[in-house]
Amino acid sequence: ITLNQAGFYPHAPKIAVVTQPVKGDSFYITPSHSQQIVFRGRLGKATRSVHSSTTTRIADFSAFTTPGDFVVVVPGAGQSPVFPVNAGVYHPVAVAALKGYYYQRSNIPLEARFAGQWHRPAGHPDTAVLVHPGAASATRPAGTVIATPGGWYDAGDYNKYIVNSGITMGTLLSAYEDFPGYFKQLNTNIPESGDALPDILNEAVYNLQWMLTMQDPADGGVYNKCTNADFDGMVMPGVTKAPRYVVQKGTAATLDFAAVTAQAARILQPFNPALATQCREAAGKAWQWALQHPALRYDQDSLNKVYQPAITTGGYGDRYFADEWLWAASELYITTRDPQFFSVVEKHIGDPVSLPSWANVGMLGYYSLLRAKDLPASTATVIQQMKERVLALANQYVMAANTSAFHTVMGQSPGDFIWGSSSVAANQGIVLLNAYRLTRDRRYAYAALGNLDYLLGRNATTYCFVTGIGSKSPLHPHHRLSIADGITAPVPGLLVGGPNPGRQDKSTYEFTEPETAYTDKAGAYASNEIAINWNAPLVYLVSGIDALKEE
Ligand code: G3I
Ligand code: 9MR
Repeated sequence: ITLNQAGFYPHAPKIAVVTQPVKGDSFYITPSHSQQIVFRGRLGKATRSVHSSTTTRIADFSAFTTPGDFVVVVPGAGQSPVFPVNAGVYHPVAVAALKGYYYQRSNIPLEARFAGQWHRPAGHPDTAVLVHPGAASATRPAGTVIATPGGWYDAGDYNKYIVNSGITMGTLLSAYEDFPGYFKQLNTNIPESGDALPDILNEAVYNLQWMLTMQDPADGGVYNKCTNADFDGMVMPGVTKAPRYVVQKGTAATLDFAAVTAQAARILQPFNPALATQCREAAGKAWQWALQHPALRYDQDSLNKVYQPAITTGGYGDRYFADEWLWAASELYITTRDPQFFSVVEKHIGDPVSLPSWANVGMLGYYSLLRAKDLPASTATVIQQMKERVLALANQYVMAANTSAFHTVMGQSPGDFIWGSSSVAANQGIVLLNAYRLTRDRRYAYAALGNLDYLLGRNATTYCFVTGIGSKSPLHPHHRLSIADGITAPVPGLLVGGPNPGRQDKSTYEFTEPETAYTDKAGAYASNEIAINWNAPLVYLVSGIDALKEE
């Protein structure tokens, strides 16, 4: 019997899912420490999942609104984990998910007063990084030493990738722009806590400062990543002293950088005008570079045939740039109000738009334009089209949610179960929260909450996919820090990739069907790694839901 292990708000929908056959039709709820029955309900009809051989029965106890700690009991099938019902259940999840970024910081020591038992020395300083031969330019020949310190480690590995930082930063900055009041009070106990900036911005600025160092001041182009030639072993960061490189500049990295710095410029203006100005200028220079290189791919395999050493770390080698153009143009337009940028948005308004991922960022531009205030009337038609597209996608999600085996939007399509499928669920939640904010129609908010339920336990694996949260969460993520630190508990607040029938890591999986192809093994990087671009939509989703709970 599986459910959201973090618990439920008193006045929101509440569902548990029975994943084994039962004869009867009834279920009941008792407090965790007594046998007294406080609620009785009927199970829904048996539903065969389309993505695994699981058959489910739904126990809907939305009508139960009493605060406390409880279990759902299904005679003949046992009981659920203990879960709380109260208005504060998601606040710790929101704090943990944002705090997850602090633990990914590369170049500062993590002190015990902030990091608890996960305190550790600084990792890679990245103060002397080599320009890779494939990135050589007139002003920076191969082997030039540059400094590109700071920023978050991408994932379970110790490299720092601009493309993936792009969607991550865009999502976190958008969370702030959509829910500024919520984030003003969200304290994650990081070194900067208590200063003038909300902690979500303190955390984002830490990575932003690194991103700014990845731009070549000579031409405005942005290197794809700062990386080892090969992935480090399962050691603490900074233990190996392998050379670090910046590699070829690319259009995706440069436009993502332009989008992030443009968005950061307007957000930081009231807090730090000097940094805001630096960001605005950096965005403009990146845009100029992109105009000169409108479709330059970072093609690692091809580069490796020509340049030494070969680079075998993550590629993030996007090859379609229309969506990056749209996103960067949107952010630059909102920040500068220069119509040249809006004309690029218009040029791309006919492009297909899909759920955001590291390679697919167009919808981030939609979100920002839909939120922007005081735009001229001339933009209205284009923005109306964006609104219709977001609502159309949300409607498609909502329509099928209550017929699927787990009553979640996540998993309506087998294509949802890809590498990083947890981020699919979280990003669907963002689409739905945007639809809610545009309409105030609760069906969207409840469907978003259903995907949070999925991430926190209501899924075919019965895992809560966030480390340190709930009663059954990953203990062995593919996360070098968690593996090498000698501490039993993994670093908390990190969202693992989730079910991925591709199983590219070749580990042994106990279950292999789309929605169950997850294993809590350290070697299983295709389903059990963590990544900054997966945590960001979790931060958005759980914080957005918590911010909107009074509604
Ligand atoms: O997009 C296609 C989809 O259309 C198709 O249906 C599906 C079928 O397998 O494949 C999808 O592509 C997959 C893609 O992820 C989806 O985002 C690719 O097969 C899969 O190989 C690709 O995996 C990426 C992985 O790196 C390998 O390159 C992940 O997106 C990406 O998150 C992951 O990122 C790594 C970095 O390289 C290194 N750092 C860790 C990080 C997280 O694992
Ligand atoms: O640890 C790496 C992880 O961060 C990446 O997502 C993954 C895919 O690029 O690769 C992992 O590294 C593995 C490498 O690709 C193959 N040899 C084993 C490495 C991990 O143990």
